[in-house]
Amino acid sequence: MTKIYDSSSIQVLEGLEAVRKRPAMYIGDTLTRGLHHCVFEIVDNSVDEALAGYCTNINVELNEDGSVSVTDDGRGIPVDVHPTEGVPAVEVILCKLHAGGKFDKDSYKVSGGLHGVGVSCVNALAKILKVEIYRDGKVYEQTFMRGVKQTELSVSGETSKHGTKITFFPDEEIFETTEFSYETLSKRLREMAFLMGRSNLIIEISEPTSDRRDEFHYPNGLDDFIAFINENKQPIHPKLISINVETEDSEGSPVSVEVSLQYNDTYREDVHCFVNNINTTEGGTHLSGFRSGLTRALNGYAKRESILKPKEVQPSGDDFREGLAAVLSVKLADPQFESQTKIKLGNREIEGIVSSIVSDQLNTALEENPAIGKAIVNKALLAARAREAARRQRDIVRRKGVLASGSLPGKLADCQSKQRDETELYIVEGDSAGGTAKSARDRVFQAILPLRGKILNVEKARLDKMLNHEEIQILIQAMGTGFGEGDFDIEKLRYGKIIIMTDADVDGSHIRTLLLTFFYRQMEELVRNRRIYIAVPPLYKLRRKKVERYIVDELGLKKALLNIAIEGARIEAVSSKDVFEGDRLAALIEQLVELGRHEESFENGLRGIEFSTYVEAAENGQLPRQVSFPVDSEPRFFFENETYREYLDSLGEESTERLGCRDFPDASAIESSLSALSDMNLSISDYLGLAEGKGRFEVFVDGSENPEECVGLRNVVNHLRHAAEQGVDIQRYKGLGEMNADQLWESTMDPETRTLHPVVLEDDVEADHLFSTLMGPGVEPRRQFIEKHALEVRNLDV
Ligand code: 28G
Repeated sequence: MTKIYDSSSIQVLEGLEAVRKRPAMYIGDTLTRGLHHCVFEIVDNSVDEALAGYCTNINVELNEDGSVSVTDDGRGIPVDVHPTEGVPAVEVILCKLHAGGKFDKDSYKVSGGLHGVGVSCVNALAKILKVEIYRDGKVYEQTFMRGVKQTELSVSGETSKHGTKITFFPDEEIFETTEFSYETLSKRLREMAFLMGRSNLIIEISEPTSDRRDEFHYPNGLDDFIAFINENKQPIHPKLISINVETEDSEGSPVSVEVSLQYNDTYREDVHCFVNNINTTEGGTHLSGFRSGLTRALNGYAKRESILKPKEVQPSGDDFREGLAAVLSVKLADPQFESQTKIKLGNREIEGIVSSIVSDQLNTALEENPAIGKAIVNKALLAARAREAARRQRDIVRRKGVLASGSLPGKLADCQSKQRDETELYIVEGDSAGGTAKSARDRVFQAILPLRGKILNVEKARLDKMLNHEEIQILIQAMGTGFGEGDFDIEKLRYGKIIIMTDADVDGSHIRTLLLTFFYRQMEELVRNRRIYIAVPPLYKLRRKKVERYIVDELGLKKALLNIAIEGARIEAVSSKDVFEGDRLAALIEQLVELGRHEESFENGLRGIEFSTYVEAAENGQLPRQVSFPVDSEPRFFFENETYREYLDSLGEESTERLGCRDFPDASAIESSLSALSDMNLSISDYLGLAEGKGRFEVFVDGSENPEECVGLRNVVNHLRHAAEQGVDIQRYKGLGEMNADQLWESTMDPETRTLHPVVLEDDVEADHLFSTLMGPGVEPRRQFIEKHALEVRNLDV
C-alpha cells in the first residue's frame, strides 16, 4: 500500500514576491488572524504527514525570542535534488508558490481547504524562517529571510531522529502585530487533536516564558470531542454512538465519514461539522446528509418499535435533534466549497453518501442498544409535545396581543424616532434604575425597558415554559422580532442597538448573563449581527473638597489621582536644585507615565533585554532599532545607520546562531519621551536612578514642607498617586440606583461620553462550553470555572 514518492512529483509554479505584495490575498489579513494562520499552515503540513501515517507527534513552541517552532516526527521533507529545478526538494517546497503534490485523487489532505496556501507563503512573510530536517541519520538545515534563502541546504550534524522542524519569525514589515496568542493556538490545536484522534496523534504546545504547556491526545477522537462538549451537561444515554466508515465516491476517490453523537437533557441542537479538518460553520451537503440520515433512522426505529402512537403529534426532524450533541467529520479528496470563505461544502454527491452511511450505521447501533433508541425517541416525543404546547401557548399569547407587532408593553418608554438604526433600547435592571434612566435618556432615540427581578434561566427551561414567563414576553414584545422558529424575524427588530444596562455587582452580572444566554440561545442572529451591547456604568465615585466625579475603570481612577496629586505638588532635583511644579510638572509626569508604559512592555522578558540596558544603550539621543544576541558575548545593538540584515550580509555565509534578533518598533516613541526629558534638563540616569548619587528628587505633596525622597523619576509617579489617595474619598460604586439622572446620562448613556461594549461571538465550541458551564445544571464545574477565572474578574462585588 505504501506509495513511493520522490521530488519529481512536485509541481512548480510562480515566485513569492506576489505574496509579499498582497499578503491578505493569501492569508486573509495581516492582523492577528493572518499571523496565526501562518502557524496553522505549517502545522497542517505536519498533520498531512500524520494523515499519511508517518507522524505521531507534533510540537508547537512559542519561543522567548518571539518566534514559533513546529516540530514533527514524520519522514522529514525530502532533501534530494529536484530534477528540473536543480535544487533540493525542500527548497522548492519553501520557495515556490503552490509547490505541492500533483493533484491526487487517491488521498485527502488538510491543506486542500481553508488553509492550503502552502508553506512557501509563510516563508515569504517570515522575517526569518529556519528549517531543520532529520532524515537518513543526518540533520539538514537551511535558513531563509523574507522567502529568500540565506544559506544553502547543509548537513549540520547526525541524528537518529526523523522529522521536520520549522521556526517562523513573523515579519513586522508585513504583520500589524507579531505577538502570538497561546490561547488562539491551543484552541485550534486541541480541535485538530480531536479530529485526528484515530491517527493517535499527540499535539503538544508550550511557552517556556510563561511555563505553560498543554498536551492534546485524544485517542478516542470525536468521542472525546463529544465528551468535552457534554462535559457539563447531563447525557440521556451514557454510551456514545460512533460511526467511522471509509468508502469511495462514484469516481473511486476515497471518502471518510466519521460521526460521534450523544444526546443530553438540554433542548438545543449542537452539531459541529468539518471537512478535511476545516470547520464548515455554514454546513453544506455533508450536514444535510447527516440530518436526513438521522431523521430517517430514528423515524424508522420508532415505527418498528411502535413507540409512536398514530393519534399523537409526530416528531419532526428538529424534534429528533433536540439535545443532540454531534461532531461530523468528513474527508474527501476534492472538496468544493460554495462560498469564497470556504465554510460551506458544495459537493452534491456527499449528501447521499453521508445520509445512507449515517442511516445504516445508526440503525445497527440502535438494534444493538435498544435502550439508547428508546431514550432518544422518547426525548423527541417530548420535544414534539412541547413544540405543540409552545404553539398553543404562542397562539394564546398572540391572541392576547402580547407577541403581535404593534402592541407595546406598558413598562416600555419608547423613543420618538422611527429611524431604526439610530435608535437604542436600554434594558435596565429594576424599576428604580429604570425610572432614573427614563428621566436621563434622550427620548428622541433612546427607549427604556425596566425588567424586574431575575429573568428565567433559559439554559434550563424549555420553549413553552419560557414563553410563559412574563419578563421574557415583555422583552420580546418590546423588541418586536417575534420569537421561535418560523416566527423570529430580525428585520422586525424595532431598535438599532439593544443595550443591557445592569449594576456592576454580582446580581447585575447574573442578570446580564441570563439576558445574554437568552439572546445567544434564542436569538443568536441578534448576536451575530452585532445588535447587542453592554453599557458600562461607572465603577468609582471620587470625592474631593466637595467635588464629585464618576470614573468607569481602574485606569481612569489612576489618571484622576495623578492629576489631583500634580495640583499641589512640587519636585526638586537634589543635585541641580531644579524645581518642577504646575504645568511644567504636568508635562514631566506625562512623559513619565509614557515611559512607564514602555518600561512595562519590557517586563515580560520578550524583548530579550532589560529596559534600563536598552535606554542606556542610547548614542547621541538615538536608541537602537534592533538587537542581536551573539553567542558568548554582549548583545549587539543596531542603530538607524545599519540593519541587522546588512550586518549579516557583511559577514557573508555565516552560521545562523544570531537568529535571536529583536526589533524595537517603539524606539522613536521612547526617544521622543527621553528628548522631552532632556529639554527639561533631565537625563536617562535621572529617570532610572541607578547611578551613584544621581537621580535623587525631593517630592513635596499638597503644599507640605516635609519632602519624601525618591531615587529615580520612574518611582515618582507611584509616589504621587499614593499621596493623592490620602486626600480624596474613593467610593466603590454600588449600583445604578445611586445616581441621579444627569449623572447616569453623562456617565453611561450619552453617546458622546459613554463606553459601550459590543457583544461578539468568536468561537462556537468555546461559547457553548462557557454558557453551559455558567448556566447549566452542574454546580461543581461552575465553581471550578469561577475559581479559575476569579483573578480575571476585577469587578466582582463580594
Ligand atoms: C514541522 C513543520 C511542518 C513535512 C513531509 C514529508 C514528506 C514531504 C513533508 O514530501 C513532497 C509532495 C506530495 C508526496 C514525503 C517525505 C514522502 C517521502 C515526505 C512539515 C511528496 C513533500 N518522504 N513532512 N513533505 N510530497 N512536515 N512539518 O512540513 O506527494 S512536509
